[in-house]
Amino acid sequence: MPHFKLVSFERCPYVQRSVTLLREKGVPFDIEYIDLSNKPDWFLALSPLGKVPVLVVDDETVLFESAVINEYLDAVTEGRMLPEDPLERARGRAWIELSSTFFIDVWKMQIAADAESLSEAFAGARERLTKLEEALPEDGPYFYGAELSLVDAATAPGLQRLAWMDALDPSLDAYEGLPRVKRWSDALLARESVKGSLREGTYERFLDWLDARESWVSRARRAA
Ligand SMILES: N[C@@H](CCC(=O)N[C@@H](CS)C(=O)NCC(=O)O)C(=O)O
Repeated sequence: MPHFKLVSFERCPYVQRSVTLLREKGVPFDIEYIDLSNKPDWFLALSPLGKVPVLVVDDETVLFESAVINEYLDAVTEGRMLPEDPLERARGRAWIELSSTFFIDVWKMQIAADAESLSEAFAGARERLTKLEEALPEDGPYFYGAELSLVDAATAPGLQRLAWMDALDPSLDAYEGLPRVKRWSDALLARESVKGSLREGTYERFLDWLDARESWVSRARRAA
């Protein structure tokens, strides 16, 4: 088994995709956290886009882009988390791409400075969730049914942040009319691999960060 090292930023949902996968498969790895507001030179030299995650394989080869990293990790570790059938695989990849757009929606919800921006960002998230509701199987709870897949690992961090936002502002009622998405989210957020994909204290520091940004959801929470 090669040696894996992830370069991360503690609140980054894209890195969580890979941490979830590695934890799910019980594969050892190292992780180094950096400050994205003060990127170290060694990181800028490694990362072609200046973004995390970066996966360093055997101290030698650098991979970037979380979906690509996860496909590689899945291929070189035991068990397959995408179906063999090319059409089903491609369908999974397409929904992983959609989940990246969903991450941006939820990010915009977090940084919204007023009620209008929050509601605009939330409308985008709901659009994505409505499409996911239609794509999820009847028997669930995961994207392909009973087994966890790369689509699930890729979407979980976005669903986790949506759950945070929904708890901070219950008036959002984020899952209204979306029973499959709710079941999916509950199943994912209960998994050890997903729970352990953030280091301890990240949620508390996330709340501090929202406060410092004076985001709308944070102001609403303090006013309540
Ligand atoms: N498409 C990339 C997105 C990664 C990404 O946007 N990472 C953010 C942190 S969550 C980042 O490194 N941003 C640094 C910057 O934009 O300067 C992936 O899937 O890996």
